Amino acid sequence: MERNILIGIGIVTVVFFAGGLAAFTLFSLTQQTKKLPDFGEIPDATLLRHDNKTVNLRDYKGKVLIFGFIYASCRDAGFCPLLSQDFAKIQDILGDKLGKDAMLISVSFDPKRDSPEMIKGYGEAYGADFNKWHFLTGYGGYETDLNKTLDFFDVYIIGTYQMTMDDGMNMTMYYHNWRVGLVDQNGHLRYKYGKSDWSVDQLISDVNLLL
Ligand SMILES: [Cu+2]
Repeated sequence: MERNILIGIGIVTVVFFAGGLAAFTLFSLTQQTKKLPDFGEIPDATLLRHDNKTVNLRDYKGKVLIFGFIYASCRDAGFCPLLSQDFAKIQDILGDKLGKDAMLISVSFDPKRDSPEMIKGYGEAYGADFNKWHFLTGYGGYETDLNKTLDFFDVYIIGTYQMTMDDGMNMTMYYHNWRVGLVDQNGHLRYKYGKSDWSVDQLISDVNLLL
């Protein structure tokens, strides 16, 4: 009698856990297909890096890539400065996974002003560890490949405006969209975050689907 009760409890327990596991697996699969479509392979585009070396986007294949689009002169607190602060947070959260299994890549869309020295200084200001977080620009003759990259990731400049800086100099600023792109190990773009669906937590959870 007692033995039958124990067997009964055993069966109920197994069914309970198997059901839970099946539900969890189904949930994970639907999350994966729902969240991460395939927007195709990143372009064959060569840009200049913060260390003054050229790099092709496809050279980064094999790692999960988090692309962000910025320009160093941006003073719009809700855009580039915020995105770079968020990248600094991601650098902390992902820690040693970066450099090995994943990379942060900030791409400047201001090739006239953002020289390698400029974006290097910009990276330093945000506490970038250059083994984990790279900065790329179209400066010095790489504008065609930069434009190819911006088209692929749907980065656009809507217009320009003049801003007077502290030193009295007038600077041209851009109205631009917010864009972060998540790229898998095969170099395929799997998600494009705009302003409305961006958060560091969401990005981290999506990165973990790919890692
Ligand atoms: Cu900006």
